[in-house]
Amino acid sequence: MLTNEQIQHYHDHGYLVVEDAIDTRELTDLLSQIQSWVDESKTHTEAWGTTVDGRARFDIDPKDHSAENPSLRRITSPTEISDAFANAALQSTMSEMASQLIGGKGTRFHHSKVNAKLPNTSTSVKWHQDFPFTPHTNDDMLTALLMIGEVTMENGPLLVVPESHKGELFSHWEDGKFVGKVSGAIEAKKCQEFVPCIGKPGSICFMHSRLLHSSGPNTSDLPRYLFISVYNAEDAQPLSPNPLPSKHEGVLVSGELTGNVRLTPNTLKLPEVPDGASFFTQQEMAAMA
Ligand SMILES: O=C(O)CCC(=O)C(=O)O
Repeated sequence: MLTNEQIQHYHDHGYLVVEDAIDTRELTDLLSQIQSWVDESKTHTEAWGTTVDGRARFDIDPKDHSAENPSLRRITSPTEISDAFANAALQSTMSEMASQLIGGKGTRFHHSKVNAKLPNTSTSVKWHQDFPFTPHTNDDMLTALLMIGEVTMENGPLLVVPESHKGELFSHWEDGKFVGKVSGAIEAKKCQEFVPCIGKPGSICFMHSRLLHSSGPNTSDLPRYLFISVYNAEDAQPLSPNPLPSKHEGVLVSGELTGNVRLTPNTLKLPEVPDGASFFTQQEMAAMA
């Protein structure tokens, strides 16, 4: 469990990296499951599989992907197709720590995904906050990123702007479209002083839903695999459809159901749900526009 100092660090800076948060056996199961999906991706030339809303479960980066150099970048809702992932998200040290950081009477699971960056692939994530993708009546929400393999400076680590969770919510819209990233002006002004979240396998980075973050390409021979789960306070009710719905949406991972709705003031435009397999498509459409 987390110490008071760790909890304070999260509240002060908007993020926290915890080492050795999951045991080696669980990690090995998660890794071998991912490796089997990477092998499967070699037989596909476009996104495949289906999730509950009919969109693809497995997303590849069309710029890079081939059987020799696969670029599987996203597995949506792995909790639905793998017990190892379901346990890691719903009844684990990760869900307990997330509950401690969120505080309050109870914590719910919102959605999950694996973001993969295979060796020497260009997949990157532009600067954004998570809350504008998943607005709720209050922002006691966080994203937990479990490092299934080592995350280094070279394999495309998450980059976060400490304390940005205390600032405003920025627009993720451009020319009447939800583009899932902040503008170039905000990036230049607010995203220059960032820290990388690196760590050995089994580390978890927790970040507040308002924190500005991004990540660059993998320029190394080491794959980067993150299992990303989002949690919210039990009394935070969603204001827009879940971008990655699953049968586990809303499951209580700790505490009790109060039936309350807690509201805190925030102003934002509600997001559009992506048509493609993931938000990479939304950010790429913006880059092409
Ligand atoms: O996979 C990454 O590097 C970034 C993940 C991310 O931006 C998110 O989960 O919101």
